[in-house]
Formats: sequence, structure tokens, C-alpha cells
Amino acid sequence: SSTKLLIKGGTVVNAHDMEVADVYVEDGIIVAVRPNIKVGDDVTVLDATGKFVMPGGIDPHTHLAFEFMGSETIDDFFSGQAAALAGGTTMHIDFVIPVNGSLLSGLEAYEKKSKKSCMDYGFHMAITKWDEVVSKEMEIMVNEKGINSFKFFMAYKGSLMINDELLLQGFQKCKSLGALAMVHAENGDGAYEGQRRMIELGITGPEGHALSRPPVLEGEATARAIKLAGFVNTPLYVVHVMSIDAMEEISEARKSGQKVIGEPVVSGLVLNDSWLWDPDFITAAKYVMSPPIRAAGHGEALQAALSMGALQLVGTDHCPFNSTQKALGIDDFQKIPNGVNGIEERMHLVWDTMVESGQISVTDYVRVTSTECARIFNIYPRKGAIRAGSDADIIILNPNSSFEISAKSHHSRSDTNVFEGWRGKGKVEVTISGGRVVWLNDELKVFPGSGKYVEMRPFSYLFNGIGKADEKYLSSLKAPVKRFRATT
Ligand code: DUC
Ligand code: ZN
Ligand code: ZN
Ligand code: ZN
Repeated sequence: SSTKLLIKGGTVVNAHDMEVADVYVEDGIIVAVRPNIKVGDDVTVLDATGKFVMPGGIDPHTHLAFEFMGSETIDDFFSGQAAALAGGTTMHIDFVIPVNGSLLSGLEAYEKKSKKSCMDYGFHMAITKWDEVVSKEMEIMVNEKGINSFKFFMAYKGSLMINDELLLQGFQKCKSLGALAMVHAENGDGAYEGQRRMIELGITGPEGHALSRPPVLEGEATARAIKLAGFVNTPLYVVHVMSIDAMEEISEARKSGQKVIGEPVVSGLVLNDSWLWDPDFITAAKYVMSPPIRAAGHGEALQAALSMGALQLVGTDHCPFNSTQKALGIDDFQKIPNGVNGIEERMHLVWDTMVESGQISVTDYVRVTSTECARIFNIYPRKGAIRAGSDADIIILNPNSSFEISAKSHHSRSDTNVFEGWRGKGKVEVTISGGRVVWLNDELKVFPGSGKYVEMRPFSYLFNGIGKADEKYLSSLKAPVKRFRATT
């Protein structure tokens, strides 16, 4: 049996063009994109007149079913993905965490966790220690397991953090495999020292978290990672860019021609640290993530950098813990599980904050929420495009409709939402995942096991250079970048 779908009369948007056209889908694949497609009456027809038909969002940074700081994130591969689909994201790339340093055991565990997937997903691999075994396992990941990116932690001293010597060896290994090196860039010794200082001062509440790891620590580690990647001469991807300090380092390096990718996350783009002063523990603790959500002015500068191409794509770091889990840190901020939500909200918030406000075009929206991620991780044009042959992961967004965010109505299992009460314009009315309509009329129809693992091959375009068709894209990356200062 074949499922056939026609999306009629919408404005089809790709990363650098848009046109009014119909989109015809068969068996999970886009078959045709052109005006006035005629079909028989065995085809389900969706009217998209006056709406945007776009590639489903791809979230490059999530943590589902992640065991961290004595808790496990409240969303697993089913609930987190269901939330994603309700918000217009049709694929995510999650971080596999090694088990006792073993990448293979870590992957095995994540293969089990992800069996209940209801949308397509891929994996990055975190590297939490370094030795010859890990180095060999990296080869297996790239050559046999469909993983082409490795994340190194410069923070979390005593657990995940690795030193510069090992970071250099890891970067070298990535280069030799054609895999992308990623970093969590915070100075881990600095954050450790900052925490000690807070405790000495008697500051044990959630505000101590942000105060103990200020932007300078993020800027320093970002600069160091960039210079070390430059020394090895391999591309670098900086995850969760939260501060002007880090963004400026990335921007400067890119101006000098270095291959550095900067990923802001939606919490860092649209929130600020006014929560620091909330007297209610849970209300404050729900915002605790690393690097911390910064003072007003940082998010606005990150938005501007995204609009000018100094930062390239938006993730979430979706890593939600509910109130009882956050309460583990009631007496000591160091025990608050780090992480916030975002997988369901990213597409709406980027639309509202960046497109509705006039900071970026609709085509740029597709680029920063979907296409750029597909390109970097070498799954374009299977993902990240509305064109014949691509997977039918599609959303229909109504620019005249509105959305409202609340823990009462969201699809995550979390009992809080860091974007609580946000109202904005532009609503994802339909989500199509693998050719099936899974979100329509505010109703989800999802099935565990329907999502597929997407293998990602090495040697992405970052290594090989960029083809003719992408010259326009390349020139957009060379746009001039100005320096920013926080306004407060
Ligand atoms: N930061 C978080 O806030 N959560 C997950 C891991 C991380 O680096
Ligand atoms: Zn991180
Ligand atoms: Zn993360
Ligand atoms: Zn193109």
C-alpha cells in the first residue's frame, strides 16, 4: 500500500529560493515540486494556499533519555520526538554518551533507547576520555556506524572534561577520519574555581550557577578551541554559543577564513538572566543550563550575528528536567541538573524572533533551522530540502496564525517550560514526517518505531569545498561582520 499526498498552492521555500508550487509525495519521498500537479482521487490533498511549505526543522543538538547529574532527562526518544513533531521539527541529532569511556557500549545503549523513535534521528558521539581504544572506536563509528561528528567537553571537570593535549589528539583523529570536531566550550578549571568562590561566599541558590561561570570562561575556551583546531587545521563546530564573547571569537576566525561553525541555541537567543532574581527556587532553577543563559544584550547580539551569517544554524540543547529533578539542587546549585527545553519551541521562536521581526528572510529561516544542519552533517539533499528525491519531512507554516507556549499545552513530559507564556505569530499547522501527516488540527498521530536512524557519512562539504550551485550560499557566509557590545 502506498501513501500519496499532494500539498496544493503553498509557497514552497528552500534555503535560497521560493515559489508557489504543489508538492507531490509518494511512499515517504517527494516525487514532484511544480505548479498545478494533477492527481487522482486516491491522493490526500492538503491546501496550503497563503502558507509556507518548508523542509521540516532539523535540531542539531538534543539530549533525549540522557543520564546526567544523577537524573535522566524527562523526555525520552518518544516523548521528545513527539514534542518536536508538534513544533515542526522532523529530525534531530542526539549526543551518544559513552559508557565507562566506551563508544561502542554507549552506542549500544542509545540504539536501545532510540527504538521507540517516531521521527528520523542521527547521532553525534561525545568523547569523555581519551586512549588508544577510544581512538580505534572512533574509526568504527565513522566507517561502520554512520556517525561523522565527535563532541569534546572542555568543561565538567572531574567527569566529562578532557585537557588540551587530549583535545588536540581528538581533533587530529577527527581530521584523519573526515569527521567534524565539536566542542562544549567553557573553561572547566575556571568554572570549578568559580563554584568554589560562590560556596565560600555562601551563595548556594540557582544564581550561583550563572555567577560561577561567566561569559569570559566561554569566550576563553571558544578562542582556545578555535586556535587548537586551526593548529591541527581541521574544521570546528562550537555547540551552544551563549555569549557575545564566544560569538566574537567565532566571527573573527571566520573572517580570517577558518572553518568554524557556531551554533546558538534557542534559549540563548531569546531569553536573558532576569530569572537570577526570582525568589522561588524552581522558577529560577528551571533556567539552569551550561553555559548559562546570559544577561540581556547577549541574546540580541547572537540574533544579529545569526542574521549576518556570523553564526550558522540554531539548535536547542533540549535537555529537560522536571521540578522534582531540579529540586535535587535545593541546597546547592551545583546539584541542579543542567538543562532546559526547546525541541518543540525552536521553530516557532526562531520564526517569531527572526522572521516576524524582520531580521532574516523566509529563505534564511529554512537555512538556519534545517538546510545548514543537513549540509554540515552531510545528509543534504536527502534532508533539508523540498525537492524531488528528498525525504518527505515537510511543514506547513501559517504566518497569519499565532502560537502560545505553556507547560499546560506542550507535548514534552516536563512540568515546566522556560518559554512559558510566550505568544507569537507564525504557527506550524501541519507536520509531515516520512510522508505521513503526524500533526494536523493541533493533534498528534505518532507511532513508536516509525522513526529511522539516519547514517551520516564523513567528508562533509566543510572538508571538500563547496560546489558551483552553492556560490550564492558561500557569498552569504562572507558577509561583513561588525563587533557587538551588550547594551546593559
Ligand atoms: N549543558 C546542559 O545544560 N545540559 C546538557 C549538557 C550541557 O552541556
Ligand atoms: Zn554542552
Ligand atoms: Zn548539549
Ligand atoms: Zn541551493
